[in-house]
Amino acid sequence: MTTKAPLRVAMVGYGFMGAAHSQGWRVAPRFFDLAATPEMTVLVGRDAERTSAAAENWGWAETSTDWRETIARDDIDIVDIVTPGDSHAEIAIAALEAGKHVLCEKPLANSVAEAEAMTAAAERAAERGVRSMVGFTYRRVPAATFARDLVAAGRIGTVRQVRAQYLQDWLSDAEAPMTWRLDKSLAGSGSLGDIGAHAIDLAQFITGNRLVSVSGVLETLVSERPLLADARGLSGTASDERGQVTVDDVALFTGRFDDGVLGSFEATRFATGRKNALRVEVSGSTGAIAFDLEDLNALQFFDGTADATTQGFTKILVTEPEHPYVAAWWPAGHMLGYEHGFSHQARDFVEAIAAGEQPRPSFADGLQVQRVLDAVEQSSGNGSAWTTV
Ligand code: SOE
Repeated sequence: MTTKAPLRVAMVGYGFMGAAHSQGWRVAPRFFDLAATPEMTVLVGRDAERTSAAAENWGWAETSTDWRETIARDDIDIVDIVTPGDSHAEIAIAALEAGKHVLCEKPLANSVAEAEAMTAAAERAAERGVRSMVGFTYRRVPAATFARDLVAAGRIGTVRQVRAQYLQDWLSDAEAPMTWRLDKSLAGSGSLGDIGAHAIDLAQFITGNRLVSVSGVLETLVSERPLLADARGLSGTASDERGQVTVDDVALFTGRFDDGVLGSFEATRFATGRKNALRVEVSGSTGAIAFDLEDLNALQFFDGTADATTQGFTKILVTEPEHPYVAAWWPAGHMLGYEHGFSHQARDFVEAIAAGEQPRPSFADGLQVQRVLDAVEQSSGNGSAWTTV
């Protein structure tokens, strides 16, 4: 690692996503030759003791319990927001107005109105060279980026149909405790925004098209759960008290893209046996691609122009230096994992800041996904009527 201009990061939040982002900030400058060096300067959290323990564990230099004080500091360049969605807008807008570059976890906000205000703040800040990005990290899994490259290069011909799913099962047990992800006032929505947002972003990223109308249904399968006694990872231990689940457990919708193509979408945390299956399959006029996060080092590719006798989905191992992001890591053929996407995200954000360019996905991209989420919710409340995004 060479000495470059530092970019001093303050991260607000220290839960599961805090660990993932910390890993990204720590590792990216050690594997990628970055134009500037991110420094893990301040970790911010409401609980002083837990924040200090997390900071010590992940290597943040300082801690604070006051994000306002932290973003007012002159020695902070980047604010990374990994809190539940209800605080994204307030922190992001204040940070942008203070001239800090902002990376914000997905979904961008808990409502379209908040996402609009954040996007307006981001656009005003961009005029002063201040950058912002939303953390749809899965775009940066090499096989997902490679899928986008193949589609853009015309290797599957014209896109005709899209199938996107994000399947998890960590709520299948009806006694699994409540977490903030099951509280609408904190999370905005349930499976729809937490994981459906990833499926929407990835399908749009890979195809290069945008959803313009949707027809959907949302359902809560377990409406009451034990309250959380102690959080661990996505869940934790249950207390004796019970609380109401106020979000959807399952989101199903059909969507039409701007080029007329139809897509089917499913987001659920009740897909028994499916742990983290974010899948996007795109059928084109001369071929198809299928990505599955549970097999993230591979991409399935069907080349319909190949000889009929040898045609079939081929499993391409996306582990070669010629593939996106891979050259920076291990010798050819060696695998990457869930956490690498966060290093790629840190890398892309730092490079865009250093180059004075607008990184993607921008807050405007995040707002567009928010509008899709909102349209699905409206459609569901309106007998699944087709709803314009
Ligand atoms: C929980 O369902 C979750 O942690 C999401 O919130 C993340 O965005 C996704 O990366 C994994 O699943």
